[in-house]
Amino acid sequence: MPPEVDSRTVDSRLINYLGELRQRYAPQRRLLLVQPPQFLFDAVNLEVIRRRGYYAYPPTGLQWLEIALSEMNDIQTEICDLNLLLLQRLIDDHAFPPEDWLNLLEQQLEQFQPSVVCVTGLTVYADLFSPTHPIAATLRYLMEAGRYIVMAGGPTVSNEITGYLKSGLCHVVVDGEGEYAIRHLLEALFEERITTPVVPNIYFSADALKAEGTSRPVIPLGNLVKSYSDIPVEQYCRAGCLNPYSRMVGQDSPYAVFQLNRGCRCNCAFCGVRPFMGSGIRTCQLQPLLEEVRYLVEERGIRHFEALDDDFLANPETTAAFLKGIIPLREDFGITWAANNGLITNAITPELLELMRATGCVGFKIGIEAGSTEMLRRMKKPGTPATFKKIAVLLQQYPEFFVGGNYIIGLFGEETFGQMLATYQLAIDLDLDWSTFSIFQVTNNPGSLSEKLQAMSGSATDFIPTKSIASRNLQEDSSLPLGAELFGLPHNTVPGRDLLNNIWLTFNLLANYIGNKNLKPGGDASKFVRWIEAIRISYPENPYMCLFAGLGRVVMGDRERGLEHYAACCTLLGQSEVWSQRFERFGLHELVKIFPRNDVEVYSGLEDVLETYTLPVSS
Ligand code: B12
Ligand code: SF4
Repeated sequence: MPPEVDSRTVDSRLINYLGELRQRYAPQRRLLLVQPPQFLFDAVNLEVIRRRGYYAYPPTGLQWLEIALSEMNDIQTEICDLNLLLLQRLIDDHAFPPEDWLNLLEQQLEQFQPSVVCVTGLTVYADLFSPTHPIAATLRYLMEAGRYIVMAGGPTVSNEITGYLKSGLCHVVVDGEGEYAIRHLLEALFEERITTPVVPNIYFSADALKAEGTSRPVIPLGNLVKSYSDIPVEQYCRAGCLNPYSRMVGQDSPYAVFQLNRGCRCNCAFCGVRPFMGSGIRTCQLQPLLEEVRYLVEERGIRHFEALDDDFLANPETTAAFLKGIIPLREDFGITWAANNGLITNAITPELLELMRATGCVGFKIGIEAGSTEMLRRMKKPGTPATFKKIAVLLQQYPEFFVGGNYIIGLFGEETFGQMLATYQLAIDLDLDWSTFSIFQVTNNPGSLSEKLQAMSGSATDFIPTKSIASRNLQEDSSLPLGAELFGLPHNTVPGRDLLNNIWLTFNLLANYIGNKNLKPGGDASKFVRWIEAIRISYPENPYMCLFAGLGRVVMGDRERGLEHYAACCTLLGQSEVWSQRFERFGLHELVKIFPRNDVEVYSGLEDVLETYTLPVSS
C-alpha cells in the first residue's frame, strides 16, 4: 500500500521512487548502518595498524541516525563498524589479507539479514570511484548483491553525490545531517502515514534527482546512550586511536567522543564545515549530553574523550556549564579530554581555560592558518596576527595543556613563498607546543570532487603529506631546495606540489623539532617527549622522531631511554640513504655523530643547528 501523504510535505517523485524500490525489494523493517574502513588500501601500513596508530572513531553519525529511527514502529537497526572490525582482525590475525575485508561485511549481512543498508564514510580525498576505495567498494558490493535498498551519506559521499547515484552505487544519498532525512525516507518506505516533511538534502535515483522541500538544520535532541548498546566502545582503544592526544594519555585508556555543538560560527573559505553542516550553531541538550558522558565513564569505563565540535566555545556559558558538569568525573575517575579538531582562537578566555584545567583537558589545537594578513582576510579567518599573539601569551600561563597551532601552506594553490614565510614566522612567534602545518586541499565545495582534484593538478590525499604513502616517508626530488637552502627561494615564487612538500618538511622540522620551545632551557621536555612518543607510533620509519624523542629524554635526565631512541634512529638511518642525506641537508648529522649527554649539550647542539639557517627576522 502506498503511504498516506500530505502533498505539501512530500516530493511525489521521491515517494514514487521509494514505491518502486518497495516493489522491487519487498523490504523488511531491518536496517544495517555501516561504517566502512576509513583508510585507503593503497597506502595501508600494517605495522602502524598493529601499533594501534590508525583512526578508530566510534560511528557517531550512524548512532544519531539510529536514535532518530528509534521512535519508529518496529524498525530494527544494527550498527556495523567495519573499520573497527577490520582493524581488530588485522591486529589479531596476522595472516588475514586486508583485501579480504568485504568478507567481514558479508558476515554481518548474513547475520543480520537487513533489507536497507545505510553507509557512511570519511576517508582522505582520493579517487572516490576506485574499485579499492572503501566506500565505493562497500556500496558496489551491496548493490551487486541485488538484495538491499542502499543509502549513503556522510562527508566523503557528499563530495560525489551525482556521480555515485548516476553510476548506480546507491539508491539514495543524503547530503549533510541525516536525522530528518532518514526518518522521512523510512517512513515513506514502511509506514502507512508519513508524519515528517521532506527535506531537500535527499538525492535519489539514477538521475540524481534532488528532493524539493524546506531546509531544516537538525536540532539534536536527547543523547546517544541507547545506541551504545550496539557499540563496543571500550574496545576502540585496542584497535586504534583518535589522534596523538588519545595516545598521549596512554593507548590502553578507553576513549570515546562527545559533541556539544553542531556547526560553526565562522565560514573560513578553505573549510568544508559550512557547506556540509549549513550555517548556525545547534547546541545539544546539556543534561542529556552530561548523562551520556557520565554513562560512558561510569558504566563503560571510558577515561578519555575527544570533543568532535567544530566550535566548542560557540556559547561560552553553555560550554562552561558543560565543563562544570564533568568536573565530578574528573575528580572521581580522573577523566581526560582533548580538542584536536581545534578551538576558535579568539573565543578562548581565562575563565574557560580554568574550567578546562579543572576537567582534565590535556590539550587542544587552535586555528591560526596563515601569517599574512591578506591571506587571513582572503580566507575569512576570524583574527589577526596581533589577536593570535595575545591568546598565545595567555596560553603560556597554562603550561599543562599541549597546545598546537594549525597552519596551512599552499593556500588556494596561489600562495607565494613570502606569504608562507609569514606563516612560519607567526608560528615561531606564537611559540606554542606544536605547529601543525598542512598542505592546502580542496574540501569546501559540494559537487564533484574528482573534477576539482583534476583541476588542482593531481589527487589530493592527506593534509599531512607524510601520511599519504604506506611507508609514511616523503620521497623528494633532490634537485629542489630543502632545509637551510630553502630560505634562499625568491619570495614571489609560487611553489608547486613537490616544492611544497620540501617546505612542509623544513617548516615542520625547524618549528617543531630543532626550535621547539620545550627543548630549550625552561621548556617542558617531558611534555614534548610524551607527544613525540605518541606520534612516533604512526611513523615507524621516521628517524628524526626517534632522534628528538631521544634528545627530549636526555633533557629529562633519562639518558637510558634517550639512548634507546638514538639507537633506533641510527638503525633507520643505516637503512635509508635518503634519510641520511636529508639529515645532512638539515644539519642534524652532527647530533647523530656525537649524541648529547645532558641537557646543556642538547640545548647547545640544537642552537648550533639553528645557526646554520638564515631565518626570517622575528617581528
Ligand atoms: C571527527 C572528525 C574526523 C575524524 C573521524 C571521524 C569519524 N567518525 O570518522 C578524523 C580525525 C579521523 C577525521 C579525519 C579527516 N577529516 Co574529518 N572531521 C571530523 C569532524 C570534526 C566531526 C565528524 C563527526 O563525527 N561529526 C558528528 C556526526 C554526528 O556527524 P556525521 O558523522 O557527519 O554524521 C551525520 C551526517 O553526515 C549524516 N550521515 C552520515 N552518514 C550517513 C549515512 C546515511 C545513509 C545518511 C542518511 C546520513 C548520514 O547523518 C549524520 C547525523 O546527522 C568533522 C566536522 C563536521 N562538522 O562534520 C570533520 C570533517 C568531516 N572532516 C573533514 C575532512 C576533510 C577530513 C579529512 C579528509 C582531512 C584530511 N585530508 O586528512 C580526514 C580524513 C579521514 C581519514 N579517514 O583519514 C571535513 C569533510 C569535508 C567534506 N565534505 O569533505 C569535515 C567536515 C571538516 C572540515 N573542516 O571540513 N575527521
Ligand atoms: S573556524 Fe574552523 S571549523 Fe569554523 S569555518 Fe573556520 S576552519 Fe572551519
